[in-house]
Formats: sequence, C-alpha cells, structure tokens
Amino acid sequence: MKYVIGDIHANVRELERLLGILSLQKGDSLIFLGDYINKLPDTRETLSLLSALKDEYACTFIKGNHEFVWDRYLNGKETTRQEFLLRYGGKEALHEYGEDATKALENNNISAITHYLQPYLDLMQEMKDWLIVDEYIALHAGLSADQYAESPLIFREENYFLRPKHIPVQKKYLGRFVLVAGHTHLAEEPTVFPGYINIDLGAGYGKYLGAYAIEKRMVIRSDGKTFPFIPS
Ligand SMILES: [Mn+2]
Repeated sequence: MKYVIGDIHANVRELERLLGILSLQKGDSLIFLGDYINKLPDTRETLSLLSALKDEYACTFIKGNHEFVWDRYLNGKETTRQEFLLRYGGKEALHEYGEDATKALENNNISAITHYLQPYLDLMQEMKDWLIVDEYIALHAGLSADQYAESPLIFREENYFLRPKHIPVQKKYLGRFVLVAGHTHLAEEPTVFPGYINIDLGAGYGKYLGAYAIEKRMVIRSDGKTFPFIPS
C-alpha cells in the first residue's frame, strides 16, 4: 500500500497513533508531505521516528514551507527568514535543546542552530519538492493556475506556501493528476475537490494526522476514522 501522510509539526504522538492504525507491511510506501517540525516541541523524537521508518519502508520526504525556510536560513544564511521562524514555531522546535538553543534563534546564531538541528538538515538532503504517484501529485501546498500544463513542473517558492483559495481545485495537473496536499489546516476532516485533496488535519494544532491510502482511495485519520475520496 501507498500512503501520503500530512503535516506532522512534531506531533509524534499522532504520528505513532496513525502508524498503529495503518499496520504497515513490508513493501509499503510512505510519502510525507512536509512540515516535520516547528509548532510542537518533540523535534528529536519526531526526527528519530522518521529516520526509523526510512529504514523499514520506502519513504519519500516532500519539502514543506518550514523546511524551505529553515534551509534558506541555515544553509543559505538568509537571516531575514528569522522572522518567520520566530513567528511560526521555530523556538518551540528548539525548546528541548535548552535555553541556549532558543537564544541562538533570537540572536541569529546560525552555526549553533545548525549543530542542534543536524538530523533535520540530514533528512532535508533527501527531500523532494513533489512526487507523482499513480494518478496523484503529492506536494506540500499547491500549484498556481499557470503551472497546470507545465511539464516538467518548475517548482517555485510560492508552491510551498499557496493557500487553497489560490489553487484551481477543480482542475487536474496535466489534465490527469489530482493534488494531494497539506499546508493549510481547513478542518478535522479532509477537504476534497475533483483536483485537490487536503489532508492537513491539524496535527500542528494538537488535532489529527491524516494519511491518504492511495489504493483504498480513502483518508485514514489518526483516530481511526476513514473518509472515502469522493470529489465534490
Ligand atoms: Mn506548511
């Protein structure tokens, strides 16, 4: 089975709960939609669980806007990205490393933060911007109208950040691929259109984590509730 898994934001409890429900088999594939950390404080445990999953299953890690910003900040030394990180959970991500770590973000001490977040940066090395799988394109946020006929897709910064109101949700990419995305927490249930499925079920806000089971054509929520993919 192939599963696309929504935004985790260090909610390792919901990730464990979801994995328990999926009861994975050898040969299963996991496609994570990005935003692995920030907002909730269990950075280390989340990263080590993801790394363990990578050893057991075929995993694809899609890059979210939070990875994009950390990458530009730590690897690209773009200190203007600090504002986003301070605002959207970067301090929470560093909390368990102690006061020096959160201070390092306040002081733009990039080398210190790089040290703390090394496992995150290692994982980032293998991240992709999108993945075509069966009749779907898995990506963090969305595509703009002008990209729906673009092949190969040229990914841009806005594709990590697009909100559903700016995504042509009735259309399919190249006329045949449905977007499976996270990024915007709309509801505790998936939001479904003919060309767009949103599975950010709010793990970053202490709510649920969702997985889209491709062969079953249904979203499985971390409490066990399921939602068939029936486009509105
Ligand atoms: Mn996001």
